[in-house]
Amino acid sequence: MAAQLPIPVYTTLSDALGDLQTATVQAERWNSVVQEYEQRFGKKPAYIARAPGRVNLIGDHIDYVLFGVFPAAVEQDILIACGPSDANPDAHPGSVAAHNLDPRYGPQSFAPMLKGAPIPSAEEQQEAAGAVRAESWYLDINKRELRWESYVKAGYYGVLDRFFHPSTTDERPAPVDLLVTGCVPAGSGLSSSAAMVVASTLAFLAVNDKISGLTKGQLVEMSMENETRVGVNSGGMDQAASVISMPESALYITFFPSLSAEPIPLPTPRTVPGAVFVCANSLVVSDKVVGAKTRYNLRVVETLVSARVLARHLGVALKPTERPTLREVLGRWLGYTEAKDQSSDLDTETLRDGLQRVLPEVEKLRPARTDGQLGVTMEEMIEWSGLEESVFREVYLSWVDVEATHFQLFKRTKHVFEEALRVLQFRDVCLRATATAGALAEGTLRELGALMDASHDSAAVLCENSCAEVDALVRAAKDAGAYGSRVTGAGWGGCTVSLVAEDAVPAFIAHMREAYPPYRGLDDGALSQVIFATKPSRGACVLKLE
Ligand code: NG1
Repeated sequence: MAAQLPIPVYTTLSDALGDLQTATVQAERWNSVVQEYEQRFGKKPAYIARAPGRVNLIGDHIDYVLFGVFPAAVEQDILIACGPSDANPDAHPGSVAAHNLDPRYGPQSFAPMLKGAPIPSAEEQQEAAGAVRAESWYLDINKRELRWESYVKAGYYGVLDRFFHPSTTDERPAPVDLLVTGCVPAGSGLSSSAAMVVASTLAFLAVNDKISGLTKGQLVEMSMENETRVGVNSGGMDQAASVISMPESALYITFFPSLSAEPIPLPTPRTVPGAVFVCANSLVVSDKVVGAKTRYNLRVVETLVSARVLARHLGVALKPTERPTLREVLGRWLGYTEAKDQSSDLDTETLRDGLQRVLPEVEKLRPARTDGQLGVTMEEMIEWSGLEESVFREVYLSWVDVEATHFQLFKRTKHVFEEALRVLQFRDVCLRATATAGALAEGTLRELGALMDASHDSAAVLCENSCAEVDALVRAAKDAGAYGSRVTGAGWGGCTVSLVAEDAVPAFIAHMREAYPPYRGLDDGALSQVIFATKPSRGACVLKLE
C-alpha cells in the first residue's frame, strides 16, 4: 500500500526532479537555493527537502465527516535546503538558524528548550504511582499571529517528540541551518501550510539522520500532529496528498476506520486526448481562522448535529454523549459497527449502495416551515437532536465557537452524501479509463467534467462555501471550454480547478485573462502565478547532496 512505502531519498537532482514538467526551471530553483545557502551559511547544504501543495479534484467539506476525497499533488512546492550548523551542539542543542529566500520573511533563530512537564493533577499522580514525570521539548509558537517560522517550528516539534524525547534517550538534536523557498500561493486552497509543515518535518528528520525506516504514512501522521501546533485541526487530506501522491495519479484518501490512500491513475494522453487541471486563483484570500465561526467550524458543527438527527430518523441508537460523523452513522445503519471489525470496513460497492439508499432519508431533515428557510434555529436543532439542552451544548458546542441564526442541516447533509457519491463516481471513471486504454477518449473527460460541475453547484447552493468571485471564475472557465470547473479546498475565495484539453490551455488562459477583471492588468509573469496548468505530480522527497 502506498502509505507503507519508504520516504524517497534521492542522490541526484534528475532523480529528485523526476516527472516534474518544467525540469529546467525546477533545476534552476534547486541550484539557486543551494548557492544562496552556501553564501549565507558558508558551506553547502547536506539535503534539500521538498513537499508539494495539493489541489483537491473533487470531494470538499467531506473529509471531516470521514468520507473519501480525491486530491493530487501540484508541481508548486516548498524546498528547504538544510544541514548541520557549526553552532556548539552542547551549548544550544538543536538550535536553528532559519532563513527564507522571500525578503518579506526575515531570518529567525531559535532553540528548543527542555521544559518540565506541568504539575500533574492529584488523580494523575495517583495513576502514575509516584513515577517521575519526564521533561519535554518546548518551542515558542505564536498562535495569535501567523509567522512563517511557526511552520518550521511545527515541523520540528514532531521530530523532537518522536526521536529526542528526554524520557527515552540522551541523544540531543543537531543544530541546523536551513533556507526555505516556496512557490505554493498562500491562502489559496492549495495547502501551502501542509507543504511547509511536511517539508520542515522532513528537513529536521534528514539532518538528524532519522529518515530510514520511516514510512510515508508515518510522515503523514507526524505532519498532521505537527500542523495542530500552529492551531489548525485538519482532516489529513492535505498532508497525505503532499506526502503520498504519485505522478499522473490522484489519491483516493479515506479516513475511516483509519487513514488510507490509494493512487488512482488519471486519464493521460496515452488513454485519451490529453487534458490537464488548471488552477485559477480568485485572489480573494480566504482566512480560515477569521471566518471560522460562520464558515468552516459552522460546517463541522452542522454536519455533526445532522448525523445525530439523521441517526434518530434511521433508528440508529446513539449514546447521549457520542458525537459520531455522518460517515459513522451511515456505516452503523448499514450494519457495520466500529467495534465489530476495525479491519473490514464497508467496501466501495457497499458504500456507494448505502449512499444511494440513504439519500432519500435526507428529506427528513428538511424543515416543514413556510418562511422559506431551509435551516433550523438553535432551539429547533436542540429539539431535533432529542438531547437535553445542557447535554447538547456540552457535546456539540462546548469545544468550538460558532455563530448562525439558522443551522442548515438539510443542505449540508445533502451536500455531504452527494459529494461522497461523486468522489466514488470520479474514481470509477478514472479506473475505467485506465482499464480500457484508448477507447473512451472525449467521453471520459466529459464525464469527469460533469461531476466537477455538479460538485461546484453543490458547493455554491448546499455547502455555501463559494463566493461571487469564485463563481465568476467558474463561469468564465466554462465559457472558455473547460470540461468542468469547481471551487477547490475550503472555499470562500481561494482557487478553482478546471479540467481543460491540453492543447487548448493557452487559449483558455487568454480567455480567463479577459473574462476575470482582477487578471486584466497582470503581465505574463504575474499571470502565470495566478493561473497555471498542473499535472498531478509526485509527493514529498529528500535530495541528499553529499
Ligand atoms: P484548505 O483550506 O483548502 O487547505 C480545508 C481543510 C481540509 C478540507 C478542506 C475542504 C485544513 C488544513 N484543511 O482545506 O482538510 O476540509 O478545507 O474540503 O483545515
